[in-house]
Amino acid sequence: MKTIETWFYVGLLAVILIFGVGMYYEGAISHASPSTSTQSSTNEYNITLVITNQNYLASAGHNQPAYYVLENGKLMSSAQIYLPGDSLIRMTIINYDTGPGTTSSTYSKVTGTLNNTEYVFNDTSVNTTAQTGHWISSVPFSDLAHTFTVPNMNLNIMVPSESIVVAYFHTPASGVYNWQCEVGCGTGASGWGGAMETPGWMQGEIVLD
Ligand SMILES: [Cu+2]
Repeated sequence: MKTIETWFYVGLLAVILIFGVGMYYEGAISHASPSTSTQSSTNEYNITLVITNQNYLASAGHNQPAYYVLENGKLMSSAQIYLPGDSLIRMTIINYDTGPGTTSSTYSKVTGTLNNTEYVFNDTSVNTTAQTGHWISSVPFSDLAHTFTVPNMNLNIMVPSESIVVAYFHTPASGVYNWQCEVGCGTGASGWGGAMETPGWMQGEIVLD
């Protein structure tokens, strides 16, 4: 009886050890998967922007698209976007709006980001004949909805229709920088009215601190 009991506990211990170590390895392996390049690391600052359309802009008398900052689960104004200076930023843009849209040749490529590329989640809206893989360096106008552009940081993130993109960039030490969407998505013949000229909609400031 004593022997059986002893072997029972030895067996139980063995099971705990094997499962414990197994789970540890599984965890280690999943952290080393190829998608780590878009996963958070400790020394980067994460910010998520959300673009919705059909927001009523009273001054324009029209429904307009707008950028929001997602902060602790709340949608906040994008008129002032606060970021740490001299830091690696991982910016996610969730876009519910559609294109197509055009921009000038100056902003027709992704710039100022890691390798001048951005990552498209699940290849949402990517024209797979023009782009291969998940990291892209430009978006064809047929798929383009907006940009998130900070000219004085040489930053140009292109936002395809109904997509989620992630871009990494490094901020300057300090200062206030204007951001602007460079796709004429507002009101008027040029599309540069309404949201395009209203802080917190398709333009605003990046405040580094
Ligand atoms: Cu726009």
